[in-house]
Amino acid sequence: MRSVFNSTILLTFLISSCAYAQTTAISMRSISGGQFQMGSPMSEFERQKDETQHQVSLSAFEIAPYEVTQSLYEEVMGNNPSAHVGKNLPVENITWYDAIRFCNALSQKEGLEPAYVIEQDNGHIKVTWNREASGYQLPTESEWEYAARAGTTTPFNTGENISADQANYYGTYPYRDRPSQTYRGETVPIGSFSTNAWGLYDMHGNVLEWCWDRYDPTHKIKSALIRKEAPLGN
Ligand SMILES: [Ca+2]
Repeated sequence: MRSVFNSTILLTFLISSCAYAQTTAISMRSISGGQFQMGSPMSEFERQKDETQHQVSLSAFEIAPYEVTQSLYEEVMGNNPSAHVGKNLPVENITWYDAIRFCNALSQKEGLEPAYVIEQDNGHIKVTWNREASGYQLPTESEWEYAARAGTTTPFNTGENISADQANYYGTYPYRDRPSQTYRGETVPIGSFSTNAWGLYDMHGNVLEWCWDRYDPTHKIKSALIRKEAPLGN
């Protein structure tokens, strides 16, 4: 799946509703479990070498439909590191550790058990995922791609290409044969474009999202998503 994004580091969270939550910050989308082909076919234009296709099976989970806003992040964390400031803009310039701490802080705010145990280990921060906890989490990379694809197998969930009218990205550097379009040079409010087939916004563009799996050779342009286990019975 192609990654289209602007130069800003932003944050997205995927959050689930929970029977034990006192309040729910975001109305979550239920994602059914299933199988999908992660990665991209050898024939895909501009694919990366690490996109080897493989079958992945996933259990049901829930995910927030929007990138996490600066309004929510500031309410929970008491600060806003974003360069492009606006309450309904996605929060940006956060590290993976910031995203982890946000998940725990939001969980505590809503009366849920934090999912991450954070410890100092010989000068390094060690994070362990307690999968039994009820709190918010980052999705795995495979969960992210499964949710972003929403059943599609094309380079984008919009099909073989994507336009600057469908996502906020470097429109002046289009994919393949699409004409050059707008490069906004800034983030846009959540919900500015159509959702994918599973009701999720900005899975292409605006900002990238942090996942639990931190594989990223550049470690430069990442954001976060948070998720939770689906209620029993899904
Ligand atoms: Ca995004």
